[in-house]
Amino acid sequence: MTYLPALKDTDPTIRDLIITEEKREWDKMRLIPSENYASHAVMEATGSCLTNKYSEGYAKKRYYEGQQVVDEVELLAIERAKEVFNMPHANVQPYSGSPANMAVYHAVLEHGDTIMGLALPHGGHLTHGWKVNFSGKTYHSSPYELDQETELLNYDKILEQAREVKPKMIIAGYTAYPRTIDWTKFREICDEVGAYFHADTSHITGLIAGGVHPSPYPMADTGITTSHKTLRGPRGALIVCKEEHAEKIDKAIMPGLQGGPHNNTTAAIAVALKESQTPEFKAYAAQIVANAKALAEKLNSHGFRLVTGGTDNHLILFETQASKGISGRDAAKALDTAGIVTNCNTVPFDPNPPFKPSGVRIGTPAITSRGMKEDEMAKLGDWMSEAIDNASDEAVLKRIAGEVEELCQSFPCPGITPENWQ
Ligand code: DSN
Repeated sequence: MTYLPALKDTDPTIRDLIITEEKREWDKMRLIPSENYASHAVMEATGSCLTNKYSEGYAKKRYYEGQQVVDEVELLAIERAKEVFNMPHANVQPYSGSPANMAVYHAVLEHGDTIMGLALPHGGHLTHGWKVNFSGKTYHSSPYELDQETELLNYDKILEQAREVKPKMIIAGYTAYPRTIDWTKFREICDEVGAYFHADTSHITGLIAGGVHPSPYPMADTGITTSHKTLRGPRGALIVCKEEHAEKIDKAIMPGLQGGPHNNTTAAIAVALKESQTPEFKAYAAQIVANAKALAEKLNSHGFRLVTGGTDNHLILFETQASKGISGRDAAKALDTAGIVTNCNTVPFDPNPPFKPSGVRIGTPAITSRGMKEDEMAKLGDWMSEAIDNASDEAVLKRIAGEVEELCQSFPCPGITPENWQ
């Protein structure tokens, strides 16, 4: 049977591009730590007729009729989110992580209030108060940094800074931090200075749901997560919060920030939350961490300096400039040619500019979804080292890409069926 038959008739160019992307995702080792493979079930919900419906408002309080099914979908997603994250209120309508953070700030802060999030070049996120982002322009941002010696969060220093600047909110949760976050410490700091504690678990939500990283809930006042990273859902987000913030947060999303929710995404989030409570997902979460530790050890044995010396989660940040005399960008480009997809990244206190930083950021969520384990991590570490050492030797990089592609054929990608391409 023809694959994507309607697209074949209507828009064969887009169909070809989708199939080419499926092949790329199948043939490469995808190590960008914020990416994954959504399951067929998540893809089916995402591609369903729920995309056709407008539903401004919330269940039983909508502005348009015809919500008999959508209300049930949204209520189910909300119930699952509340259960998985052990919080009394959930909003599953945010279009993605940035609007989710924006809605939380809008709900609980006033313009000009002081916020403290980890500085972007230290592994924070743009929306945690970085100066070029709305969060750094609308609020008075006082970013905290990692400890220069250990490259770890220094809770004593964060407390000291909080006592000094008296933030209304402290944000914890990162995009390039390879270690366990001590949420209890953040709760204590917030209590001492009278700040709200906001958690952004986007990167590690799958690890939390799978029980291999502590949860910030129900300690945090508010929290957000994207749904497409370690959680392995569709591209989207959700907010959880204490009851006292529920009404303001719902109003901040709609009508404050967004119009109609993306009901197909809501359904797919519900599916991902259900999947996250299976024994298979718990084993998956544990294997993500085991793989990251194995890969980190291998890279270290090849002479790469690992930020913080290793990893406790899904993510590894390693240094290439001082370790190997090559920028993170050039290393990432060489790896891409070798079939290993990563992104260059600043390391804490990076002497080089963000566009040509000193490090590379990798993670194991996607390759673990394919069933790869420690043996494959050892091979991967060897290939990565060889590719970076031979970054300008196209022949070596192409040879590695061939070997990577061959290995990948034995590890199916969730959500992709190569027989379709015949
Ligand atoms: N773009 C995401 C990441 O790669 O970490 C953060 O939003």
